[in-house]
Amino acid sequence: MQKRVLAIHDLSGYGKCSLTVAIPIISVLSAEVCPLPTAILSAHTGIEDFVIVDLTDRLNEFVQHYHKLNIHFDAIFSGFLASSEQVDIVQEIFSKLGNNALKIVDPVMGDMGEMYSTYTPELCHKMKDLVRIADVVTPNLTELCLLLDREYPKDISFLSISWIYEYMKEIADMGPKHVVVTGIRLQDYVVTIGYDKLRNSFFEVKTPYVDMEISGAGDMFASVVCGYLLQGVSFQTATELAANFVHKCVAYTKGANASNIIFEPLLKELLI
Ligand code: PXL
Repeated sequence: MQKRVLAIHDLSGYGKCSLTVAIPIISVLSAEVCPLPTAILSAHTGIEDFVIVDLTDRLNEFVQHYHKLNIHFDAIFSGFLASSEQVDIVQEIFSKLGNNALKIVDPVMGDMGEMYSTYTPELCHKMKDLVRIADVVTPNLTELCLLLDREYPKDISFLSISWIYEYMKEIADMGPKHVVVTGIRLQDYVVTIGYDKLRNSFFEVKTPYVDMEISGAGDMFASVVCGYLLQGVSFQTATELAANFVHKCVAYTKGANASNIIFEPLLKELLI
């Protein structure tokens, strides 16, 4: 039976992130994607003068329809949310449509120590409620700090990273079985750290650092993890494959001197 994922993210027309990344990646990994857009944007929020249509007021009707159709989802994968009310809606979705579904929460809130422009402190605060009921969470370092109300460290290059391990355990104590923190830059490489709560074990994946700021890499990472987990791949292997794939895409994008992340020519490399 083909696996089915309910993907709850925004649809940004330009800039490659969220659904425009999740749909092709999860599809290549053989699962059916049912997109539930949280908002429609002309371009992602990092691009000046973006236009946003917030779909908060309509989402409940979509959810009622899926509920009525009695659709089974093998995974529910949430990302960018447009309002704090959407946290309540995703919680409702988990309880109404998520029977036996793997719940993956990418707590999209910010990057490089800054909150995204549409995110409010209230929305960030409420994101903790979603994290509590997720199976897998994939924050970057900024989001890890926001979720725990800790200050984002200015430069971690030369510090020990043991505090990140502690923070990850705190997140796991809130609920999730698997926590993975992405994009930890240490000198000339980037580390992704995974934590498996049941085994109480950590692992690290290191990839070379590519000097470029690019949107959508975190969305790509979480989408690859989602697709592989649905194939029955272990959490550690899914994380390793995702980190390596993202690295390849960022390196390719830099080589092509492009401003939006390029992953399309590399999608076939996901087929293992
Ligand atoms: O990549 C995270 C993301 C998702 N969706 C929207 C964004 C961003 C980051 O900027 O703006 C709309």
